Amino acid sequence: MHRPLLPKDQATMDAGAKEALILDLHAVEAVKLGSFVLKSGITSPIYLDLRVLVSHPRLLASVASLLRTLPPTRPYDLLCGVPYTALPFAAVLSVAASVPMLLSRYDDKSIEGTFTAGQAVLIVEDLVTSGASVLETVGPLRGEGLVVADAVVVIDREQGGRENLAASGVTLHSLMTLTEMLAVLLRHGKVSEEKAGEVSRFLDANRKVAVPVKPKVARKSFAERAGLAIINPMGRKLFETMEAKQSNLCVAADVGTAKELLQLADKVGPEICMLKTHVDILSDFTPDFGVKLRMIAEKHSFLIFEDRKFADIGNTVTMQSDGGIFRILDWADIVNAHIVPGPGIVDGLKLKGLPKGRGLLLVAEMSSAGNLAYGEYTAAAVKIAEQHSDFVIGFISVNPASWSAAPSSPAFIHATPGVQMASGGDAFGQQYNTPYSVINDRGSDIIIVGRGIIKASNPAETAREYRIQGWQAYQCSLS
Ligand code: S5P
Repeated sequence: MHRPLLPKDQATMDAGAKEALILDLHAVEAVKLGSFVLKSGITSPIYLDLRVLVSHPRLLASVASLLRTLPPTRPYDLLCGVPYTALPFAAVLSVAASVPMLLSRYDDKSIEGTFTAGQAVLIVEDLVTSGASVLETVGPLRGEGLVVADAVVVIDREQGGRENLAASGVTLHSLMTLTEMLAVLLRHGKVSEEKAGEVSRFLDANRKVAVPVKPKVARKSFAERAGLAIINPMGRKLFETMEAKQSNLCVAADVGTAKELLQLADKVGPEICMLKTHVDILSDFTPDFGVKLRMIAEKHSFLIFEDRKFADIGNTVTMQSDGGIFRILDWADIVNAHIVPGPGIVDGLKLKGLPKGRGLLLVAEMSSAGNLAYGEYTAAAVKIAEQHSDFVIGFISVNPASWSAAPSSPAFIHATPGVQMASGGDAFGQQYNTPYSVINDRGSDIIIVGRGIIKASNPAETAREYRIQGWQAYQCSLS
């Protein structure tokens, strides 16, 4: 991990070096005055073109060494420049600081370079207006499971970029603001009072430039959707829990004993909106399991989802859900079902489940390779859900953004398994996508993470990382 080395007297050096840099930028015509349409669509009386620095190695070196003095909030492993202007800045910084770099391709957004999921990346940029270009680079990096918390930039145009980036979990560290730059140029007679006034008035009138790029999936907030889920109280409770805990993480507690499960639930409890169980894999199950788990769920305010995947006729599932050794409906807030038997399975589960205030998720898609839940099958799940919206709260889904022919109502929730920090799979056909991709590209709401958390050396800490990634991805996707 790297932290920049701060010079002894940073404040003095910064002021002097910054002033010299501003005058140098003016001398090489990186500061242009006139009328310019920016990438964000606004017309500006000033244009800063830092591309010219490639022709001035001394200046390039001083920009890089000044950027190195900006302190990010967390250590980083890698640097990544925003294409194209900042690429040489990042390269010079990488060599000077001995920090490896990544290249984010402008065209297809693929990433070049060596990295592992979970590593922290510091973004390097020339200037920020709305922050859109930085976010275009951050998205694919997060999509690969990399952590991006900070961006260093030469000039902050003070037009909303800092706030837009903060809303996406990126802290902006700038060498200078446009106002500071203007003051130096004015003091040295490089711009007239009149022009400086024009630029200031322009800045005052354009403090909040919106990010023009649209996320692939735009949606209503969980809080709004809680208000739409009026018929089924369990659906509403889940949305409210997510909003209150700022968590769209469900941990799949696939451990072999009740003892381990209860310990895990207590550890990850603060980070999750829901804990998913497979009660039939617990070798030491006793009838008091449900009471114990409910106490932990109440302590940490999460819901319990028994992933029983009922798949029989209505009469059988009534008995399976309410009776037997497990008495699932006594302790699980939510259960799920395949729709292969037809809508009768929902009636069967509803019989005992609805009076107990429980909710049902329908398995509309699956994460495993070669599964048969797609196309008309998925559309049938949506139809059955709509007919039983008093009991069905949503779906197990993998790519709800692709259900354009039969989209589900925003009152229904989507929970997606097959999530890890890096895409890939296991030996049995499980297929993994990253939290960012599941929420942003595939349009889901909840990430279900099993082995990515329970096999980690510190499940509580790892759950926290997943929660933050999942929540940031959700915030990016808000319309
Ligand atoms: O299609 C599915 C549906 C489910 S509910 N694919 C899944 O993997 N699941 C469940 O999600 C599966 O039973 C397991 O409990 C969890 C994924 O675990 P992981 O260890 O692969 O993250």
